[in-house]
Amino acid sequence: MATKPPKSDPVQDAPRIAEPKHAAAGLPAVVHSLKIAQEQMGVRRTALTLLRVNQKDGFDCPGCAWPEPAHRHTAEFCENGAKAVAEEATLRRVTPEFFAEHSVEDLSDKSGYWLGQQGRLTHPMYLAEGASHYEPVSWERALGIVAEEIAALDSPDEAVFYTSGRTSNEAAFLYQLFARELGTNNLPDCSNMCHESSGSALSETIGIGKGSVLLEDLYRADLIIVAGQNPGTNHPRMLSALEKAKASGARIISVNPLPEAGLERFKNPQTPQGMIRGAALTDLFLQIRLGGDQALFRLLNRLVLETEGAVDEEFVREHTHGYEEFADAARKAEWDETLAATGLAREEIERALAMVLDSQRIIVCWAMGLTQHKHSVPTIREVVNFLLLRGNIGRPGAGVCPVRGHSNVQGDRTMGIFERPAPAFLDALEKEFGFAPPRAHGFDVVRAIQALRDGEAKVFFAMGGNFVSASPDTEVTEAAMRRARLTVHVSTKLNRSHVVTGARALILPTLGRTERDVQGGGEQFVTVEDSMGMVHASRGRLAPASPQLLSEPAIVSRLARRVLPDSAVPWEEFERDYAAIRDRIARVVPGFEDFNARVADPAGFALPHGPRDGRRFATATGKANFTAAPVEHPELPEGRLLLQTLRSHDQYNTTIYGLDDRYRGITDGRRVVLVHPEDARELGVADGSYVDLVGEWRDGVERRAPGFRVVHYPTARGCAASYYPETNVLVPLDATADTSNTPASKSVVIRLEAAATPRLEQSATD
Ligand SMILES: Nc1nc2c(c(=O)[nH]1)N[C@H]1C(S)=C(S)[C@@H](COP(=O)(O)OP(=O)(O)OC[C@H]3O[C@@H](n4cnc5c(=O)[nH]c(N)nc54)[C@H](O)[C@@H]3O)O[C@H]1N2
Ligand SMILES: Nc1nc2c(c(=O)[nH]1)N[C@H]1C(S)=C(S)[C@@H](COP(=O)(O)OP(=O)(O)OC[C@H]3O[C@@H](n4cnc5c(=O)[nH]c(N)nc54)[C@H](O)[C@@H]3O)O[C@H]1N2
Ligand SMILES: [Mo]
Repeated sequence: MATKPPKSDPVQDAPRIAEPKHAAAGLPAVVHSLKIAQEQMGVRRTALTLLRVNQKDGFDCPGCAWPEPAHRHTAEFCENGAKAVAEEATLRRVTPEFFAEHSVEDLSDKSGYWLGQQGRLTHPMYLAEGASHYEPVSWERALGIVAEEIAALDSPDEAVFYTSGRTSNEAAFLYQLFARELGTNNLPDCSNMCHESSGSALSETIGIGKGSVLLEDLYRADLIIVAGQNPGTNHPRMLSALEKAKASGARIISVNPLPEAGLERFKNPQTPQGMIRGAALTDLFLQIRLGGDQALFRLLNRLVLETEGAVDEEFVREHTHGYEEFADAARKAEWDETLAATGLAREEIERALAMVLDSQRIIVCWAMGLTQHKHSVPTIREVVNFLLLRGNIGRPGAGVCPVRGHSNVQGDRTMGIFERPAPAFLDALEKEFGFAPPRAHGFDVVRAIQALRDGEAKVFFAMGGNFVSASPDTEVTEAAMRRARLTVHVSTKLNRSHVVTGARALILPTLGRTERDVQGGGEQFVTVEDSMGMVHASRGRLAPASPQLLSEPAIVSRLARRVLPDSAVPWEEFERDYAAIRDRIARVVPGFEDFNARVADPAGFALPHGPRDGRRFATATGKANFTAAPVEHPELPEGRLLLQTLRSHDQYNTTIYGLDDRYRGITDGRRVVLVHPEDARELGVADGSYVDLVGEWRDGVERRAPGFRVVHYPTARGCAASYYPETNVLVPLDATADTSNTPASKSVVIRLEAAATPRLEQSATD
C-alpha cells in the first residue's frame, strides 16, 4: 500500500488564522486522524492497527496516561491517540542509505517535524569522532563503544541515564537496576520537566506522589475543577469521562488563561447525539492569569474557613496536621491582591465559592498549567489545603487528580527511575540483588545539563525521548550535549537529539508499543501504569519495523552484560522471559506482590494508595499536612508579556504530526504568538505582524526566538502563548520551580520586537 511522501520542511511556515472553535472532537476529529494515519500507514494497516488500541488483548495507547474504562468501545476512539499510533506504525523508513545521503550537519538544519516525518529507524547507527555521517554498526560493536566510554570515566557519576515516559515497567526496572549496579543514581527523566512539582507537593502533604482518584470517582463527584490543563488536545479520552460525570450530576469549573475548546463543549464521536450536538462541559470558566492559581485557592480557602460549618472538622482533627498555622495564613488572604494576581472579578470567585460550598465531593484535576511555574509546589500544596479543609481526600468522588502525560511516566517512577530514590527502595534492591546501590542523590534534568555543560558528566544515555528539544534553554543544552564524550539514544524515530551529539554518538533503534516482541522464551508482553495507578499488560501485534530492532529490555540486558561482565544479576534470563523481571519487581516494589498472576487479568489491577484506600498518610507526621507558604505570583514589568509555552493540537511533545492547531483556529504554521487584542494594541503590534520574542531574565543574557506571527486571541490579559519546543530557547536553564526544579516554562517574561518579514515565507504544504 503506497503512502504519501512526507511534506517539505515546515520551518518554512506561514500560519493562517480563523476563529477559535468552541467544541472539541466530533466528525472533524475522526476525519483528521484518519487522514494522518492513512498518510503514514495506508488504509488497511490503519484499520487493523487502530482497532487494537487500548483493547484488552491489544497494546496500551502510546499517547497519554489517561486510564481505560472497564467497558471499552471497540475503538476507544481518540483523535490524538490515533495520531500517536500512526506516527509509530508508519511505513516510512530511515535506513543506512538515508544516513549515507545526509550528513549530520545537513540534518541539523532540518526542523524537528521534517526529521520525525522521515519514518522509523531501522539499524543501529554510529557517528565516529570527527566523522560527518552516521554509519551502520553491529549491536555488538555499538554496545562495546558504550562499554569503552563508561570504562574510561573517573566515576560512574560521570554518566547520565535519561528516561522518557513511554518506557515499559519491565524496561524501566532493568534500566535503573543497571545504572545502580554500575554505581550511580543519575536517572533524570521527563517527569523532572513535567509533574515533578505534583510529586513534590503531594509526597510532602499526603505521603504519596500520585493522584488519589480512580475513574469511578469522577462519575461520583459533585464538582470537578480542571485547572491548568487542556484535555481536548492532550487527554481527549478524559472528555468522555467528564461528559459522563456531568450526566451523573457533576458540575465543572475550568481554570485557564485560555478558553480551550474541549472544555467548552465535547462532541463525543462514540455516540450519534454527541457527534451532532455535543455536551457543554464547563459550568464556570475562570480565565485566570498565568501563575494566579495559588492566590485563587488561598482566597477560596479563607472564604471556606469563614463560612459557618463549611470545614470538615472531624476530618481535620482526626487526619491532618498543621491546621492552625495554615488557617492563620489563609485568613490573611486579601481580595485586592487576589483579584490582581488572578485577573478575575469578585463575582466570579464568589460564584466558584458557592459551587464549592454546594458540593459534598470535589476533585481537582491539573496538568502543566500548574506544574511549570516557579511557585508550582506551593500552588499544588494550596490545592491540597483546599481539598483537606472539606475532607475531600480518601472518600468516593473526591480527591487529587494530577493528569499525567506520557503513557507510562508514572510507572517508570514506581519502577525506580528517580534521581532521589527512597532509602527503603534501595534497601529492597540490595536485599534482592546482593549489591550495594549508591545512596547519594543523582542529577535531575536541569542538573544533568549543568553537569554536561561543566564537564562533570561525559556519557549521556537516553532511553527514549528527545532530550535536546524537550529541555529548556536550547542553546545552552545543545552546547552542553556537544561537550559529551558519547551520546546514545534508544529511539523509534529520528529527532534532533540524534544530530546534536557528543564527540561520538549512537542511535539504537527499538521496538514500539504496537510491535510484536519475540524473545528466546517466546512472545512477550510488557506492563504499564496509568495516571490513576492501574497496572495492565500491553501486547504489540504488528511486525517490527525492521528485523534489526531490539526491545528496550533486550538492549539494557545486553548493555549490562557488556559493561558489568561480573554481574551476578541474571541479565540473560531477564531478556529471554520478561516474567522473570516481573518476579523480581514483585519482590522489590510494594504493591506488585504476585505480579505475574495478577497481570493476567485483562482489566489489570490497582496499586495500593494509602490516602485513597484508608486515609492513611505516610508523611513525616503520619497525617495529611496542611501547609502555609507565602502567596506568590509572577511579576510583570511594564511593556512586557508573560509567555506560556504549550502544545498545539497536532503535536506530541517534540513530535510534530502536522501544522494545524484546529481548535485554536490556526493552520499551516507553528510560529505564532497569541496575544490579547488590548495588550497588542498597547504594545503596538497588529494582528498578522511579525515579531521576535525576546526573553528577559536576571542573568541579562539575550534569548531570542525570531519571526513569530502575532495572533490577536482571547487569552487572559498580560499573558501570551506560543508553542513548545520552538520557544524552549527562551526558557532559562535556572528558571525553575522551587523544590521540584522543574523548568518554569509557563511563565517566561518576554518583550516583542518588530521583525521585518516572516522568517521564511514559503508555504509549508507545497
Ligand atoms: N496529543 C497530545 N497529547 C499529549 C501530549 C502532547 O504533546 N500531545 N503531551 C503529553 C504530556 S507529556 C503531558 S505532560 C500532557 C500535557 O497536558 P497539558 O498540561 O494540557 O498541556 P499544555 O499544552 O502544556 O497545556 C497547558 C494548559 O494549561 C493552561 N495554563 C498554562 N498556564 C497556566 C496557569 O498558570 N494557570 C492555569 N490555571 N492554567 C494554565 C494552558 O492555557 C493550557 O490549557 O499531555 C500529554 N498528552
Ligand atoms: N517549553 C516547554 N518545554 C517542555 C514542556 C512544555 O510544556 N514547555 N513540557 C515538558 C514535558 S511535560 C515533557 S514530558 C517533556 C517531554 O520530553 P521527552 O519525553 O524527552 O520528549 P518526546 O518528544 O516525548 O520524545 C519523543 C521521542 O521519543 C522517541 N520514542 C517514541 N516512542 C518510543 C518508544 O517506544 N521507545 C523509545 N525508546 N523511544 C521512543 C522517539 O524517537 C521520539 O522522537 O518535555 C518537556 N518540555
Ligand atoms: Mo509531560
